[in-house]
Amino acid sequence: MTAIAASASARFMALEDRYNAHNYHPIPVVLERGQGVYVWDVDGKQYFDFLSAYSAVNQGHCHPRIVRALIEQAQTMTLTSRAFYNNRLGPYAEFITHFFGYDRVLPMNTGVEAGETAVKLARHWAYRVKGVPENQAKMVFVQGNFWGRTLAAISSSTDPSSYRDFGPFMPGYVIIPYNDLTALEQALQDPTVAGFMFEPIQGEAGVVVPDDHYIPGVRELCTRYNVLMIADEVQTGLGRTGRMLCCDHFGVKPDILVLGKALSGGVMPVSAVLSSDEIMLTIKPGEHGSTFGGNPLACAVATEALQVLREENLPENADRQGRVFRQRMAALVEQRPDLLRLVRGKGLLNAVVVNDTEDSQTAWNLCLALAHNGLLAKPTHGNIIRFAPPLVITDEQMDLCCSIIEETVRAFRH
Ligand code: IF1
Repeated sequence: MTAIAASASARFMALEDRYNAHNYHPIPVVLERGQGVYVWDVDGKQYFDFLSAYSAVNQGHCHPRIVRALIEQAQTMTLTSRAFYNNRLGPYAEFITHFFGYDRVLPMNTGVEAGETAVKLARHWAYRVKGVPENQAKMVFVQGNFWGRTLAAISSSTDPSSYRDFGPFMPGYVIIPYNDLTALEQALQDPTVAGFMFEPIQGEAGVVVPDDHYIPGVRELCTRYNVLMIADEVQTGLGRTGRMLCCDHFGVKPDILVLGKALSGGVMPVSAVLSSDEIMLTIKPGEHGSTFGGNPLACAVATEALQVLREENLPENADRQGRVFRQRMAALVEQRPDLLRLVRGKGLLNAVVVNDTEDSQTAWNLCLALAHNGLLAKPTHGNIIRFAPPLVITDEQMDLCCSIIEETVRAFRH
């Protein structure tokens, strides 16, 4: 690293530190360019990106087809608002509903807005279809859930760093343990329950994979008690876990599907809620919306981003590469049980648990060592490292990345 380059990254970090809100604690790397599985910092150093912008760039950084769709549409029309029709929304709505097998889509922008939309839809459905008395509807969530940063989202959080000193919170929420069908059945017996919203694999909680019978069991219980099954596939969807949707592993179709992140391939915020006529048509004109939701730019980008996932067989690749990754990491865990506890995940949504306490610096220091060796990852909950590369990663690249992790772990001293 030259002195000039070193001062360049120091300068960018100092500017963020001085003028930006302190709501993040980034790995000290300043990125300026990305292509596929690679990113480069301002010093020109190349890294493998094993975070993928929290699974927003499943298609790889700056995918040429998605960038082309973005540029072409940006030169034509970007935003009309929903006060008028535009010529991209209809074709996109037809495309995405057929793609996922739903009647209708409600387009939003960020993941949390889509989650919020799902909760609003469930409440509306509860009052207008299920017959729950006014203002009595309940939503059931699970411990360790994460669906964003708005007040509605953090009201369901069990992580104090997300909710502490942000109250008062949204009423009408019930929180039960994850991966516990007995607790779910008990909660759903309450006739005022509108919906159950959950992540098929809990991302922020540390890539927590439920038992195989959990998701089919959720489907069965929601049907039996006439409660909407709402799958937050913002992080697990769009190929990440080795199928187009994580629920596809189990042949389960949620009543409401929540998508975001990779729906745009990471080039802009695009989210969507998919559901049936019965549920979606409870919302009438003026009852919900967004200035940017369904904008022509987003529609063009999302259509291309989905086509890329399908045409490049990215779910299949995620499945194959994920098996290789977990096999190599399981062997590594056996070699260094003093440092690593276990590897878990599905497809290319994986985590390695470091054998140390949540308040230790071990996982952070291991990530710094990985960055030094050209691979970017970040700890969650102190001692869990998430490994989630873009789904375009090749056999050779995965082999090299596993070698980087293995060599870094073997050389690592506490
Ligand atoms: C942050 C983690 C990932 C999500 C699920 C909805 C949303 C998210 C399952 C909201 C967002 C993020 C947001 C980001 C960090 C992050 C994250 F570290 F918290 F756990 F992805 F793994 N549902 N996840 O995971 O989507 O509104 O952000 O578009 O810093 O908050 P959003």
